[in-house]
Amino acid sequence: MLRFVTGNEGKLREAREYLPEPVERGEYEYTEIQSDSLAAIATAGARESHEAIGEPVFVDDAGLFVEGLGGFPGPYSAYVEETLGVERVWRLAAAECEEPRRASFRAVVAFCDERGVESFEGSVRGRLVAPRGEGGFGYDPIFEQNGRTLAEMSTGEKNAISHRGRALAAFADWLAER
Ligand code: ITT
Repeated sequence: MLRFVTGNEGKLREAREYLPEPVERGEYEYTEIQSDSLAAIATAGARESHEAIGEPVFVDDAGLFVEGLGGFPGPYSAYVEETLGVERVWRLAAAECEEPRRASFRAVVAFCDERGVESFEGSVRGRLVAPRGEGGFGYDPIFEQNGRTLAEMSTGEKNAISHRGRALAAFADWLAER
């Protein structure tokens, strides 16, 4: 069994679908340190959660990086989703960025146990479009890859190409080797 410390149902659903082992939610709110680096945020979160819970845990820190906005909102994606909302991030990109409005999603999964912390990264490149689709979560409706937004994909289809799917794949390989 693996324990995933997250408050995000969408992340939990994707990890459950992807990983071969059962995934339980870890009930803990770790401090999200202020940093430009997803890896630094995730590894600090995994360490703190492991210390608090006393068992092996993993966390996931992710963000949307819009090329024409200098990588905004990046590590601040959760705050920006809460304050501006996805529709207004799209309108900002539509006004400020030239076609094809390139963007990428990045995710860092960090696992911590008594032996220390390991992190695994994944990313996916795409473009921003007007919101479409009912699936997924967060910025999925405005992120298009090969003609479909991530919100127009099933969880399995999204995992096959997504930042999180790639980070989870590296994590699963490492777990299998250990
Ligand atoms: P945690 O409890 O795991 O921290 P969170 O939602 O706060 O959950 P982050 O701090 O990693 O997660 O913030 C990432 C932001 O980017 C947040 O607004 C998410 O909705 C969004 N996001 C992350 N992964 C995404 C994905 O696969 N598709 C769309 N939006 C995503």
